[in-house]
Amino acid sequence: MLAALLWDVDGTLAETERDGHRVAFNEAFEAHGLPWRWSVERYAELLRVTGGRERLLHDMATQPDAPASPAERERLVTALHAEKNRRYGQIVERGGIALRPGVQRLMREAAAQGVQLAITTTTSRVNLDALLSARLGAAWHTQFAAAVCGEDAPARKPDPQVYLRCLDALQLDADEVLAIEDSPNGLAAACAAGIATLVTRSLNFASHSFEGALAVCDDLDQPAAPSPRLRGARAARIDLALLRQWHGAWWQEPLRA
Ligand code: XBP
Ligand code: MG
Repeated sequence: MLAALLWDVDGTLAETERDGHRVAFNEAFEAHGLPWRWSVERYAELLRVTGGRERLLHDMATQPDAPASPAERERLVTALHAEKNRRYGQIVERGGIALRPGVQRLMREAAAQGVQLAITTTTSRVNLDALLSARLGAAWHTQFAAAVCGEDAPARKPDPQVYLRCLDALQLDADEVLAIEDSPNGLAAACAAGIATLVTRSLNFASHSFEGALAVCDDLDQPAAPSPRLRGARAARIDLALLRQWHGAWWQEPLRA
């Protein structure tokens, strides 16, 4: 039985990357007097590395003017990441990032029907708090049974740690929840935790095929294609009744193997 929806944040709740984190990283480079700037195209490549700190460290390896010593790099990354998060908070507060279509509708449906909501994200807690305070109000956390962030799960997606920690917090088994993700690393993390996963493709992964997903859509208000394993019809949009149906079929005994 479906007991909880586990929401990824970046790319899933909102398109935070291109016009949020990317812009904030570039502002942080500028504030530190660094010539580095991440274009839309370069940032799309860098999204293969999950976690802002990890992304910065990865990119520094390609920058000839980055500090040579590992300790100095770590110090610079810490300072840049803090500055980036501060600026991301400002972008979000100015109303720069909206929730994606259908997100609040599905959250309300779940809450009304006793299905718990939880957060499973690689992002820092400060970024989650900024986004959800701006979009759902300061008491946003009362709507969620658990919120597992980057600080709680240092092994980044595609490692399943964030999902396993969330299952622990909710005291639920993998077959009682459904994850909602937007990226290949997110899908891989949820699948590695044994969780059926709906993919709402985000800007940076619009043409990815997402094999292994329960279903794939372009946003929650758009038509969705269920996995061939479900042998179901394409749906006009995602709602809770449909997710319950697909989730039940996913875990039917004959399909398990
Ligand atoms: C999200 C991320 C995050 C954000 C920035 O991955 O990789 O790192 O880009 O957040 P996912 P921080 O959506 O798969 O969880 O800078 O706070 O890490
Ligand atoms: Mg994501």
